[in-house]
Amino acid sequence: MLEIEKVLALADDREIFPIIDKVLSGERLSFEDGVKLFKSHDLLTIGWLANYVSEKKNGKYAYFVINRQINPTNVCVLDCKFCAFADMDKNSPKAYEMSIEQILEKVRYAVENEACEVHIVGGLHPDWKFEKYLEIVSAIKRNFPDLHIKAFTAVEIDYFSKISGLSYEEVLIKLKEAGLDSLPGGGAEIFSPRVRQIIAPKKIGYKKYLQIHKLAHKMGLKSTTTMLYGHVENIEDRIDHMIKIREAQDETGGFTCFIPLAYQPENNELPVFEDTSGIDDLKTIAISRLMLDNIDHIKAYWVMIGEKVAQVALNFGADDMDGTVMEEKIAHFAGAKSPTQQQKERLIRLIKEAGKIPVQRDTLYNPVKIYE
Ligand code: V47
Repeated sequence: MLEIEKVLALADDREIFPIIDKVLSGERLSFEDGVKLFKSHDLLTIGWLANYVSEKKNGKYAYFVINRQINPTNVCVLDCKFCAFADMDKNSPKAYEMSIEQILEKVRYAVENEACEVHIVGGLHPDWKFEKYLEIVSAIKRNFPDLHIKAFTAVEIDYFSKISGLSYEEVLIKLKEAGLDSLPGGGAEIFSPRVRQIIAPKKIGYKKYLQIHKLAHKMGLKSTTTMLYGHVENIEDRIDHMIKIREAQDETGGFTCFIPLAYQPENNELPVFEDTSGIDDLKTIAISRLMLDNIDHIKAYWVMIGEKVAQVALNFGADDMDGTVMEEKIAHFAGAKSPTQQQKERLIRLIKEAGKIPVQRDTLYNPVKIYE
């Protein structure tokens, strides 16, 4: 049976038939197609299509990484309404600052436990100089030269430029010299200026976010990219966000992965008190896979959607589960119900039970070990 006959036999929403045709013939989806997919209730067909695209790109492989997250401080000059992690007041009981020694201790534990990546992001501290952030990177590199340092979102790069008086390029050159290997994708939130004004009024806009990522790509640094969904945005905002990322990727090809981040509703200032539903999580992952035809990997971030939905998502367009994480703070301050870390064995089991082949990877998706 031809693929098209198979999927048409399964599909029950006639509205998306032309989109099925487009996906199977490898044609790029438009803004209108993306919106139509979000409006459709035919989740199984959308998921089938996304899995079809995913397996064309990555076969039956589903990836995970042994990594550790480190958040050196939660003191932050921004005041993002969705954020329960950061604290504006450095004297508040919740505020913390790690010393270089404390950071190195966490990295040492990670390396002893097989980690090949540290993922470092944190608040924009009002008193820390750019040199402090450089020292974090160079101290880690000096002590653990083989470890991949994925650190500092575009929002932090912009802040470093402001506090140091250096250009974005100069900031990135210095970080690279100190040992930075790639950039994480946080800070993208939702690109729509209307929504950003509500949820993150002091944060850089999408133009600077994409400018910094594209510059990093041109300087030889890969990065990931994200979308925070499930708060006050609408589906048009989500599709617009994906298309802007797709256009940037057409220019540079430097994004390794797209990560939809499900909004966690507790302990923050947004008057949105419900978390996302399983259907919305799966649909968002599947539609990301279908819209972002030029990004190789879609991550089902188990921390924010939970292990069970993340596992199912491996059949709805996702091919990556992030990793062991070891110490998660940002989502858990906001009420995430998932564990704060994962054992490698559990990730392998979740992937195998989804009918995929687990691949332990490095940050840039080179296989470390395949669990056939
Ligand atoms: O930028 C903050 C988000 C991001 C909440 O690059 C929230 O591989 C949900 O970007 N509900 C940081 N999300 C985490 C992040 C990330 C995670 C895993 C892998 C990668 C990667 C990146 O978390 C922030 C913001 O968008 N966030 N508060 C919240 N209440």
